[in-house]
Amino acid sequence: MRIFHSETHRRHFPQGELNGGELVTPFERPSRVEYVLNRLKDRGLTDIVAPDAPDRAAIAALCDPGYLEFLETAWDQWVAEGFRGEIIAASFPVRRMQTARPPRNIDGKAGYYCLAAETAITNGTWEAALGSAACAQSATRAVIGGARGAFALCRPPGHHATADMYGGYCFINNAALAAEALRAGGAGRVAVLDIDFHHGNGTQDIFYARDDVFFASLHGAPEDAFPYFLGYADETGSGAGEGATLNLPMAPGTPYATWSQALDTAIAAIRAHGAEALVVSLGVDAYKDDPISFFKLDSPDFTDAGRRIAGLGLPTVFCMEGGYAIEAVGINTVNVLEGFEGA
Ligand code: FKS
Ligand code: ZN
Repeated sequence: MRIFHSETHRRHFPQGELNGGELVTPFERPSRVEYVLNRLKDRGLTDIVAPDAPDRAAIAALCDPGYLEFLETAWDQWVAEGFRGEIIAASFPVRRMQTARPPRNIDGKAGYYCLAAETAITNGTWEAALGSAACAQSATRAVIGGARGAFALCRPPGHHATADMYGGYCFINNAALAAEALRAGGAGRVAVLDIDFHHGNGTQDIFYARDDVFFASLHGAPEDAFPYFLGYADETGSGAGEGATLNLPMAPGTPYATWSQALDTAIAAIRAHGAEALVVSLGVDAYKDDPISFFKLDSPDFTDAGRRIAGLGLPTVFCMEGGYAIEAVGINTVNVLEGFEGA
């Protein structure tokens, strides 16, 4: 399987993540990609190429124009206004406040376009997000061109990003770009299967009212896990999209025996929906030793999960999302791909 990887990801490397009231080295760090690349090479998956230039029109079609302008200019405006640290949003338009009036002030604007304060924007964040999106776009092009599968080694990740908000380490929703491109490429119905530990709130939000893109997510229950405010089982879609969202939240300590049943449920629903192509939001933070998650999957379980996903028999774009047990991220990610390929 061809793998798309952009060196540009390195330009996004914040020094701080707000965690438990401290600024810590972000869990989502550049070395994650190195571990995946090394493991890919160890396992003989060496068809690793740089993506084409990002398709800006497709990104503009997915996202709010004010949001994209903010992402592109935020750092310069932040520096021009005299701030010296990284951009960390601190004020948000929450209950009973104005949610349709982006402020002029950059500190206010950051809060307006942000959904969680752990994620910093730095010089280079925009370029990295574009490079990540380009990986998803090129991988999708490979699949439209006839490949059975392709892997976009996206960093930064994307599934928490909505059309107009960043957070949870995400800026542009790569999986949503892939799903839209598959639709434009001729698939009548597409499914996004999100196996990252965290709920893909951004992807769900983007497709919530649509029936042409099915969204299924396996994740830590919102009562207990980020992003906390979406991902309940009773969120099933709205309007024409009623029934095209499937949330499978699970409790702390969930083992593979339970998780794999949820995976089979999601797979059956994707089949029933009549999807002709698949996007997998491939996070490996369901791993037992992940430092910020609470499921109990072991490394061989990821191979089995890849095998089950392959059972759908659909052309599949894998987009990298989370996974923070640094050494195991490479093993677990490549296990999914090998399981899919039948290795
Ligand atoms: C420690 C708590 C961090 C944010 C968790 C974000 C998870 C991101 C992810 C992605 F795939 F997007 F990378 N809370 N400060 O793993 O879902
Ligand atoms: Zn995650």
